[in-house]
Amino acid sequence: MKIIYSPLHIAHNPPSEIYDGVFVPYADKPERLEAVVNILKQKDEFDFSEPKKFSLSHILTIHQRQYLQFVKSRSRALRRASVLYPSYFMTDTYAPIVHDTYNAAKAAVDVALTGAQLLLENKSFVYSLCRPPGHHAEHASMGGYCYFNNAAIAAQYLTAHGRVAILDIDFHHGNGTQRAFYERSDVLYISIHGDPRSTYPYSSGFESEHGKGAGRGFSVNYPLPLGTGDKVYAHILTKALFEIKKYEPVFLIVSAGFDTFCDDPIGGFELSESFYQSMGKKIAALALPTLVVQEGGYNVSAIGSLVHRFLRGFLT
Ligand code: Q9C
Ligand code: ZN
Repeated sequence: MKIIYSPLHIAHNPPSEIYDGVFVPYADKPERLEAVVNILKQKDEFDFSEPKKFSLSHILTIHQRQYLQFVKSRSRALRRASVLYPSYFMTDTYAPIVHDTYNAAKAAVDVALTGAQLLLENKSFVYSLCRPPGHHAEHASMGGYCYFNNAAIAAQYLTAHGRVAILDIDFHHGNGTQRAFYERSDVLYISIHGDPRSTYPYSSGFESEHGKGAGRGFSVNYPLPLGTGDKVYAHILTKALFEIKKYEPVFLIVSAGFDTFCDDPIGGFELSESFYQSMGKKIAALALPTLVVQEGGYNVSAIGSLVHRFLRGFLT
């Protein structure tokens, strides 16, 4: 099984985020991804590659040019110990810029695009270990630990070759991804997430959001209450997979967050460790060329095992 990974994410390491007006330790730590890499490298079935470098034109299919330039120039201009919270291009206080933010965010896009390109070369399954994550990043804004929308950029790249379904199973609604394709029918966006009335990003992910114009019916949201466990989640996942099947996509992108785990420090669901394997298995049963893009998951001591179980579901 192909795994795409770049060590450039490690230097993107903001010391803190602002939560409820106070600085708290940053949840998207480099150790998250390193924990995943350490577990997968111990097994023979995973074949690691570094990403190829893609041109910035791919980022510009989803993001505004001034926004891209801003992330790039402001990252580089910062001294190493500095942290920037600009008063624009930022929807919340959970995605500060540090010196290496641009390099890491650009590498994460390359990780996703390299995976997408492998699908075009007839690979049936690729796991793109992206960090920083992407699904909260919008046309001209960063937020929720996200800068560039890795999954949306990869989806857009694949649309030249057929319809794409995106299944977003991060605990949080992927506002950026939904927004990017909200008025289009060539990309189906389906998300299962914590009810936005009580959960970040608060302003999107409601059941009433179906898409607009040509995109009507091509955004599907399943908000679930805090405390949702394996049984209810499995039932909703089956519904979501049925919708994907009906859509008959050529490619599937999974925005995979592991912050749905019962012991996640941020998420509010109660999924058990063993559930992740059945999740992988159910998704694999669609038998579509599939790119999995890493999003959230903040329990550093659990995430390696969660990802490994999820991938085992695809292998069996
Ligand atoms: N300190 C992703 O999972 N809320 N982003 C943080 C706790 C922001 C999550 C509050 C959550 C953003 C990709
Ligand atoms: Zn999340």
